[in-house]
Amino acid sequence: AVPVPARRTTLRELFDAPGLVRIVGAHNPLGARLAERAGFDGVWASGLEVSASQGVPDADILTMSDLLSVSASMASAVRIPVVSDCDAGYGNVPQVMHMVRRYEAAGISAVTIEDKLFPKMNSFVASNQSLLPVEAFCGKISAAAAARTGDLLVIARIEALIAGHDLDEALSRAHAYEAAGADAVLIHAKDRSPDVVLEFLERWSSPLPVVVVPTTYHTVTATELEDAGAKMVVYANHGLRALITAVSETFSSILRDGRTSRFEDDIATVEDVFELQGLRDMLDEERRHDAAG
Ligand code: SPV
Ligand code: MG
Repeated sequence: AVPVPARRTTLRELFDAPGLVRIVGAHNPLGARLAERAGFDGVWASGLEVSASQGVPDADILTMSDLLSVSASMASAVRIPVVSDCDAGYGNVPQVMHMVRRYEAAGISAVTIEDKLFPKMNSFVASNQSLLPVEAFCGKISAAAAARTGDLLVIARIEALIAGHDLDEALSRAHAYEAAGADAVLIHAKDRSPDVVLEFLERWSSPLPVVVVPTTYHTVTATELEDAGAKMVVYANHGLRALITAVSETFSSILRDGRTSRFEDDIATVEDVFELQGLRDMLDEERRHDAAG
């Protein structure tokens, strides 16, 4: 069965321990279980993945409640921490505080909030990447930190490089967000080269953890990021992209061949599906508790 340790590891525990924390994107409990089974430290409830899985753009089309219900279902399926991509926080201070309380109650380990205007647009789209003024975003971060009551971490995501600003602007925002109470900063970038992120890490002198998302600068290794001082790396959307390719090829092949034999040995067995949905645990519990069963 899917191994379920006695209790959830928190992202705070992983941040307090030595080493790089590696998390991977997912958009449902099955994806979260695949992340856990592969050995990732945590799962990223990706806004891009969840919105794509619902067939809508990553542009604050889904509501906070839509995304919360996906994150909550993922958290209930795994013991590794779930780090939820909470976009721009779905509004201003009151909306952020409500959001943090709801995510914390759902067992989420950390939320990231980005310093873009609401409604946000996915960072890899060229348009609609305006930033919120620093002071206004600091208010949202201090509100998020004040709203949590337990171990939930508030990660402030800096979109300055995405919006075309320079490294000085990104660093000055990072320091402001740290002062406002962020537990970590996420520096996002869309260059093909890791240089700007490596320079950010080089110039970041605070012990506050830095999170990186090497989607476009994918040649950089986890070891290089760790050596440069990153504390967490997010592989944000690779499961979704792999799924799109694999499913598309499989579907085409069925229509082309008129049967499924070509790929039967390459796809997961039905037994593996049973395993991932916890069938064995269900049957064990039934045997233990159901006198009629
Ligand atoms: C997401 O996964 O939704 C992210 C990361 O925010 S990215 O799409 O790479 O901006
Ligand atoms: Mg996102």
